[in-house]
Amino acid sequence: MTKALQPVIVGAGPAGVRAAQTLVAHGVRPVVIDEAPRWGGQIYRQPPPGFTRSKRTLYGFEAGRAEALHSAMANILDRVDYRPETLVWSAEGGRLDLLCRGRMGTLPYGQLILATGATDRVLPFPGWTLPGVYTLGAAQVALKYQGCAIGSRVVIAGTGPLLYLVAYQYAKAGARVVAVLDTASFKDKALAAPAMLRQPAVFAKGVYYLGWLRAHGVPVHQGVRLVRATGDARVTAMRWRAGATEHELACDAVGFGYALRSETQLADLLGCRFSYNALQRAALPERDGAGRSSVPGVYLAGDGAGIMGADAAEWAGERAALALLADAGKAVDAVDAARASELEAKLARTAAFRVGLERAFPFPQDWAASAPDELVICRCEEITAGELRQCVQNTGAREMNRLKALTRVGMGRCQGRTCGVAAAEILAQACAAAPDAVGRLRGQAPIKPLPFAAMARANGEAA
Ligand SMILES: Cc1cc2nc3c(=O)[nH]c(=O)nc-3n(C[C@H](O)[C@@H](O)[C@H](O)COP(=O)(O)OP(=O)(O)OC[C@H]3O[C@@H](n4cnc5c(N)ncnc54)[C@H](O)[C@@H]3O)c2cc1C
Repeated sequence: MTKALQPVIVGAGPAGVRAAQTLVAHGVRPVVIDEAPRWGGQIYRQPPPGFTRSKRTLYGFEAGRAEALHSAMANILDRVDYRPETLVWSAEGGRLDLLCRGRMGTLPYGQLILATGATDRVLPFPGWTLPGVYTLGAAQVALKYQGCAIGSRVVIAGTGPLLYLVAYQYAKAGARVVAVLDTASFKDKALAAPAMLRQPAVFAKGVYYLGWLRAHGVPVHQGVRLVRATGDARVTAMRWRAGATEHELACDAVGFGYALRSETQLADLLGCRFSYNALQRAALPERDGAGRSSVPGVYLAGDGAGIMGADAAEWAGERAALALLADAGKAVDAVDAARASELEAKLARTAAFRVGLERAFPFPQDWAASAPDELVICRCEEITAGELRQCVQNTGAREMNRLKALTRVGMGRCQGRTCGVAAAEILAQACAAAPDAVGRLRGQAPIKPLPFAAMARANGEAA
């Protein structure tokens, strides 16, 4: 084993696990950090020990891939410094700040692979703060990790590939899916079909989920708009619109989301250069085809640097590890070089497929214009769309960090991870600017909430 080289990988999902496996195969012992209790990431999240649902039940078509990824990590555990339940809450050149089971710590690094994945892209609608309303990702985590549903009569709403998958998983698990409300239209999907056929197996799965839902009597409405969730103590109905006609569905839970957004805060804190990606409607850290960021020694892999899906995350993790090894002067032979080219070609093919996916489930361009003034955008600080618009009108603010300073949007516990996308859309609409012109919220530590007790203990220990 090489002692001098001990890269750190943040994230033990598909990207992080394949990166670790590649480093181990080259005689390097990496540190692998993940805030989750078990490896697998979002798609292959493992339930707590003792839960008995089979991989087939948990992961469906992906059971084989889940098994392969889980055992890949299990097989290298003795050659990895694996740190589960450890959050990286801040980073600066050469150092990570950690929180592990209530205790603070720091970890120096020479080389770092960020494989931090994604979370839901949230576009609020009136009533979204009612108990019983979840993001699609959270609805799926409840099922995968805890084996429970968010409700028994569930509306699945928004758009994106997870929409039909989560609806299918809920219906299979025995919940009644009252309806799928997709803001993307059938026409969007028909136009995107040729590009999506670049990955026929993935395309076929999407068609299967839709067909299965229809065959099992789950109403699927496309090209709709969400009007409001209603209820007092908990959501009891969902109102939505098709054309000019409003409809109401009784339900006890709603899962909603509009595709995913990359978790880019650590790359931001480390000073990686970002640029705007029009397809994903987001500023993303720049990476070359091998996963090198603009900061030497920092590599980016998987959904955390741009949404590409789980298979691409595995390839990107492996590719980034090969790049790291080459840059660190570890001999990379002709077999590695050929593999690197193969991985880059696979990633390029997936990028072409993603164009189709984004077209099939487009961002609802009219969302900001139709958001009512009283809609809560930032639930931590209770800032409404109207307050943001008022601020733009009164102060001429045209940039996200200025808007944050003036209104406190994105200044609460989520640090803009939940509300940032929506706030930027409202700002762009209010000052008639393109979405890329209003900038992005700068990353701020702590990137996720920290318990006061841990900070107090750390201060006590330092005193
Ligand atoms: C909730 C959710 C459910 C999803 N379900 C599916 C699905 O069923 N099917 C599908 O095709 N796609 C799904 N996706 C998309 C999914 O993210 C995949 O594309 C894939 O998991 C990406 O792999 P990854 O390794 O890039 O990231 P992930 O699998 O997201 O792994 C990232 C890992 O990094 C860890 N992490 C992140 N930040 C930190 C930090 N600061 N400190 C410590 N650890 C950190 C996380 O705990 C996580 O384990 C889902 C996405 C989400 C958000």
